[in-house]
Amino acid sequence: MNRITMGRSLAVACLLPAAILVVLEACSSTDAGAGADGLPGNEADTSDGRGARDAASGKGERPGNDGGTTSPANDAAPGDSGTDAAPSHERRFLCINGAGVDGAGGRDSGGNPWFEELCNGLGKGLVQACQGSTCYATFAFETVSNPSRNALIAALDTNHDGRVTPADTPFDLVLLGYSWGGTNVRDLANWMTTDEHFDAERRAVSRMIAIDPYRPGATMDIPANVGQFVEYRHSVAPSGDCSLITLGSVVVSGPYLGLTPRCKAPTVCTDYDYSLGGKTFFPGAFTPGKGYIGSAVDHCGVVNVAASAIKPLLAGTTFSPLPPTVPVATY
Ligand SMILES: [Ca+2]
Repeated sequence: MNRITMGRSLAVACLLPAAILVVLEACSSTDAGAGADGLPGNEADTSDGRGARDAASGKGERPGNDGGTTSPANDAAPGDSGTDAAPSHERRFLCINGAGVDGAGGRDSGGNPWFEELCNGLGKGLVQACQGSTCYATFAFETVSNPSRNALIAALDTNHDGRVTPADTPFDLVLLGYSWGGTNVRDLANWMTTDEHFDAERRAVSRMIAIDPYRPGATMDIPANVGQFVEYRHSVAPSGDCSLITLGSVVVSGPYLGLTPRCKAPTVCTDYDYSLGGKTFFPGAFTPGKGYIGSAVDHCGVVNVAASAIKPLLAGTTFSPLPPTVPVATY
């Protein structure tokens, strides 16, 4: 399996309106805090170590979380909820990353390297994003075209007749998305509900995992063909949030806070909010011994802490500490 090089400096691994990409590329040069390994925030226990931006603190607004901490209905959700594969099913994973700044739109500009690393570690069943002979663990965020859709069909159409039907190998599909890619995987699941390539029996998504899903103007309404939805987000930007872009004292963009999800009744949904975690220390999956307290989790570091929880989730084991949950509304 090919791996992307982690040596690039992460700027803002998130979503960025195209119009400001150029501006943000310029901003990214100030990101001296990214270490030689290119991973953001790996010094932090209370701060992210990504280097200072001219970020004003506390600009984030809570997206409709009324201070709730847990939802009894959701408490039991994130473990193994019975959506695991029957023995004959194959688990398939597909990941879509956020919109990066570094490189301003090139494939390697991409998103958050920790998210690439998370998906690269999912093992058998990963639907890779291949360009020629080079493959990535994550698809780049999608705007106009949707290469993940053709790749998904190709991966699930095991008898190669062009459609995904009961004649193909049964699968449990797990979709993972970060930032802009979080909204993309939601769109991918929604597309599966009506696309003619899928028979009715094969439109289900076993599990969707979104880390700080966000793109301008989007909502995070989860379609009913998703069996389990788990979101890991931050709802309050800490000082120096990597997604808060300023020029001087002017806020150009961000901060990008995870969208509040809503679910249909059949979907088992859990909405984890690290910002509600206060002083609780959350370990980083990619920074051994280091992590963030809840209030210091930002749009880049949320991938690091969420990955610590996602790996056990997918393995069907427990993990602690998990951040507080927010009740999920239905629509
Ligand atoms: Ca087929």
